[in-house]
Amino acid sequence: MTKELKHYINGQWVESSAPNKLDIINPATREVIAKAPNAPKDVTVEAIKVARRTFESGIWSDQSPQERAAVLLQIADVIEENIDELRDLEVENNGKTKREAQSDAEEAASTFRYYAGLLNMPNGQTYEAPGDMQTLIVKEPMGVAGLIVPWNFPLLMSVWKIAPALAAGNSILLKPAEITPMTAVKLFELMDQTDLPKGVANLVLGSGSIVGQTIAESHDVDVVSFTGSTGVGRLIMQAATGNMKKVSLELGGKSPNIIFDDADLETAVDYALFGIFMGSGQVCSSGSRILVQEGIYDKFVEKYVEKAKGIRVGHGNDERSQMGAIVSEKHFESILNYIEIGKEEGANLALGGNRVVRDGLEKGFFIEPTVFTHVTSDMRIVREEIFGPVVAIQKFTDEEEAVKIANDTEYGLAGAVFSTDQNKALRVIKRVRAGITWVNAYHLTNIQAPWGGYKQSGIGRSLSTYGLDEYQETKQININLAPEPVRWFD
Ligand code: TAP
Repeated sequence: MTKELKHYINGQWVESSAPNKLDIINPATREVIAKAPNAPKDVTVEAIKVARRTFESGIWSDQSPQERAAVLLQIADVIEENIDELRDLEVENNGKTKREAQSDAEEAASTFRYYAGLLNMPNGQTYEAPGDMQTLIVKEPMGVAGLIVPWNFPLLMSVWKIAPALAAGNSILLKPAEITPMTAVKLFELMDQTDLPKGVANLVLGSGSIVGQTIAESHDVDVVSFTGSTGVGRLIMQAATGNMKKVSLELGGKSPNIIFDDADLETAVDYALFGIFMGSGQVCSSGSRILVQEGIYDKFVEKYVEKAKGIRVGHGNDERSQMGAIVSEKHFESILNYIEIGKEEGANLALGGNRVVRDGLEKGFFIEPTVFTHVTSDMRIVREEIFGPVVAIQKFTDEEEAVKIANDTEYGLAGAVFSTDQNKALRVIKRVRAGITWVNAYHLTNIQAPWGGYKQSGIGRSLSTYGLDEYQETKQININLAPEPVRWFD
């Protein structure tokens, strides 16, 4: 039987009164796997009120860091105990491969463990000021955190926000992407089994235009943390001005991957494939623009196309699949449309460009690994985020031109340089205006490092100690150690 999803508010699973339910689809088969409610504004407002009341009560915010850490560790434990189910739900709802979903679920548990660990670290600063004044700088929870996540990493993006927000002592309201709520619902079922007090973590399912907008506008929300497109990020910033809530935005990218003549070709080709085709290119940090120096351009393209041809596209639950489905029909059509645009703009389609219809994949949203070569900086396929398995390979002559092309974008999320000359590689990567960068690698990163972008790729950082800061206020407490009148008016 198709699962009926519910909201989770004040520790209760809440049935939707609205008759219209959204079909949740498996993008590899188009089968309906669940029905989800689309919360109206009043349900969202009620969930925000619950989070507000719970925060004010101190039931979570007043717990010691050690007590909060113990609960975060319980959440990590229940995730690990249910890792197979979380992985399989993610494959079924998002279309990604088992290997990708397994890695997401493992990282979800590690993220809770990491923030539990941070709570046991020394915190704050102290200064001794003139006149026997002692200043303490302390961190405090912000209050209610509204968390809005996209569909490309439904579990992991939720956890990247929930773990630090709870660690800091906030109460939260999570809104998953409308089309991929399955692992968020499961995560809340798991959190319900822990000692997290009721009402601290709330989940409302529904659309961005109602639930998301209500969160962004609410005067009872103190911080809104959003991951998604730059366009929606802009709307959230505008909506947040009403009560000047803090805004944390992780947005899109069109990231350059610069490959010099002296790069180890085998390594560069391998990472350049991983950089764009992992997650079927539906990854904000994807290396969607490959810049190759003229001396190896032809050789690189030949090797790259040859290897990309071998990528096995298929159902995420088939262990042999290396690249899964596109998340939805709407997004699938958008990617195919960009491929048409690339052809019309005069780019050379060196590989792919079609939907995959073989061997029982005909019902799903599958697209071939697609490679455009001989592209120029003014083309839309080079400027706009396609967010699919489509890469543009551009030629450059020297270091100066590589940096110029790399930075010729409104985005600034990620970037990489491949070269065996370490001095040159470091020189160039330091000039790339992006927040997440690599030398001779791509996509490899860790929870300890801050994640986020320059320019229109966002504001603020996720993960690491910086990620915790997003959910904390900073207070100075000045203590007079030798109290006597200040005599300002004497
Ligand atoms: P969006 O359309 O921006 O949606 C993201 C989330 O915002 C969804 O939950 C969406 O709800 C909600 N939303 C939509 N309109 C809203 C509004 N007016 N007010 C508040 N919330 C609203 O992006 P997407 O299609 O889900 O994801 C793809 C985009 O996200 C890409 O551009 C990608 O680069 C970016 N992304 C960035 C990162 C990082 S770390 N920078 C990570 C993942 C994705 P509905 O789903 O219900 O519409």
